[in-house]
Amino acid sequence: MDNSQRLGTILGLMIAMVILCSGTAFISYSYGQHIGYSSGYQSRHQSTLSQMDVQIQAKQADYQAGYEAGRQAALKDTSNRFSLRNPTFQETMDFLARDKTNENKYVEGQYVCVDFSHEVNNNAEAQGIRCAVVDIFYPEGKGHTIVAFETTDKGLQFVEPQFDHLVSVEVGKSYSQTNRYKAPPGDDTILRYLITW
Ligand SMILES: [Ca+2]
Repeated sequence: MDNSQRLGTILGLMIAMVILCSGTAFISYSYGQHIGYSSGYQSRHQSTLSQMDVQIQAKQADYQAGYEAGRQAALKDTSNRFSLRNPTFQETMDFLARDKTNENKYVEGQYVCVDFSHEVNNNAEAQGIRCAVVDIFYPEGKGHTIVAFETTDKGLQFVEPQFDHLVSVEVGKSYSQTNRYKAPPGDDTILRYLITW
C-alpha cells in the first residue's frame, strides 16, 4: 500500500464516518423530534381531553346543581305559595262579620289598636283576602292603627278593626270627630297616614 492508497483509505474511512455520524445524528434528531412531537401531542391531547372532561363534568355538575336548586326553589315556592286577592265590598263585610277580632278586649299597654289591626290583617290574608295595615299619625308623636281593603267594586275602604266600622281617614281632620267616636285624651288630628299592603 503506497501513500496515495493509504490516503485514499483514510479519506474513505473519514467519509464513511462522516456519513455514519450524520446519519446517526439525523436519525436521533428525527427520532427525538418525533418522540417530542408525539409525546407533546399526546400530552396536549390528554390535557385537552382531561380539560374537556373537567369542563363537561363541571357543566354536568353545574347543570345538576342548577336543576336541583331550581327544583328545590320550585318546591319551596309551591309549598309557600299563597295568593291574595282584593275582595268585593260584600266579601269585606262578610269577612268582618265572620272574624272575631272586634270581640277582643282593648287593654291599654297589652292589646291595643295595633294588635286589633294586625290580627284582622293576618286573619284576612289567611283567607286569601288582601288587607292593609294603616298607620295614622297624630300630633305630639301619637297615633292610631286601623286596616284597609281595596275592594273591587267600591274602592279603598278603611275599617276600624275594634268595631268593624267603615271609617273615613282625612288628613287635617280629627279621626274621632269625623267618625263620631268619643274624643281621645290628646289631639287626634290626622297629620298623615301610611298604608302598608
Ligand atoms: Ca268581626
